[in-house]
Amino acid sequence: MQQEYTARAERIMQRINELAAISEDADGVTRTFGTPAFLEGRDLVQSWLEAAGLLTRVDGIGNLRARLESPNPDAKTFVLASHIDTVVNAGKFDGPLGVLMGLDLLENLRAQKAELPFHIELIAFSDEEGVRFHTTYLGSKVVTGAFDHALLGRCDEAGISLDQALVAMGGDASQLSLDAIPAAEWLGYFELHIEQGPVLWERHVPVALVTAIAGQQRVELTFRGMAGHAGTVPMNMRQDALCAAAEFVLTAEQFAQAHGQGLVATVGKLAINRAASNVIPGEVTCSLDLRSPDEQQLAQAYDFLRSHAEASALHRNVALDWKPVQQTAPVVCDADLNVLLARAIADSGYETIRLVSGAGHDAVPVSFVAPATMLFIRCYKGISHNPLENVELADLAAAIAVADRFMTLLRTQHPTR
Ligand code: HGY
Ligand code: MN
Ligand code: MN
Repeated sequence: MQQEYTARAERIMQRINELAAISEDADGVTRTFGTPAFLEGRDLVQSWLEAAGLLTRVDGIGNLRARLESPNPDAKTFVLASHIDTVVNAGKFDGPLGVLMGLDLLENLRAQKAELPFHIELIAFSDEEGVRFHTTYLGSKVVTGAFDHALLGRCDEAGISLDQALVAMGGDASQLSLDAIPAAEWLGYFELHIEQGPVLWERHVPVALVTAIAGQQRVELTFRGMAGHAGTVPMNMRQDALCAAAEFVLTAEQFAQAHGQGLVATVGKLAINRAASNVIPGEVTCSLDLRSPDEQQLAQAYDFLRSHAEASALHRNVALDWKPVQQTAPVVCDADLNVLLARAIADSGYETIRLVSGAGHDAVPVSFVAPATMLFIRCYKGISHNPLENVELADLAAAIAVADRFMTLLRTQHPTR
């Protein structure tokens, strides 16, 4: 059996590497929503799905979808999925690994001619990271019927709206509501994903099941002071937008460090508008990414940072525009699916580690309409959103063994109505 799992792992790894060679950038992996590199990568994945004998389609938001039908036309649908878009200068595994492991599971079920009491839909979501339009889960929100059509007017940094981007990539905003899987048809959801954290690396265990996914608040801040001559404006007369932003960045870091227990705060983007070395910055924009598995702690941190930023901007005679971009509550994974997953992990001979995910995943919007769970796979030192992201072949083989057992338990032990 181990040999079989290693062979399947090798094929997945080969596909991971082939897909990773498609990128917007010469170095690193970047395939953001709707770009030519994204479309080329999706075409490659679609060719693998079709070579596996699966019927595929691309939906209105650009998700790639394939189904393995049960002989029972009234059966519910179980979804295997992850995302094929990436962050900028990403690793190879965040997203594509879950899609390609899902494909492997389907190929194996087809090869076994396994009796399917439910339909299985494999989905490669088109925009989980939200890099281009600064709002995540566009693909999975369409499939779960939670897409906000007001987002169609949101523009990227080039001023192209989501609606225009969809037209350019062959998408179709008018059919998005038809692309949802009705809530009554969902049996459940399973996503395989790298841990993107250090626990499995530290504990020397290849897999873990996910019990919950942290909530997120994403904000865009704009500090507007007064541009001025670096040589002539006295320090006590300045309205320096960058100093106001810098104070905010350090306050966010210090607050999260002081309040710990899962609260994290990150300013990942900061831009000085019309920057010059001899000009006092007049306008600065930056992002805030705030997360916690505890909804109350998240809300308190959000309120503190917002009021602190407003007070400090006022003190500096700088105007602050605080624009909420995304708000997602913490979610819990399905207890029944996790019983099966824990059993699959134990039957495969591994310690059952239970983790809360600090990273967001498409399982978040899905968990509002269907039982959802995830299997984490160990990655090198927990590094992710970084070209150093890596997964060992043996850990991939271990995860396939666990996922195979999980799918067998699902088919034979789990209520399918
Ligand atoms: O940001 C995240 O948590 C995920 O990578 N979208
Ligand atoms: Mn991901
Ligand atoms: Mn990611």
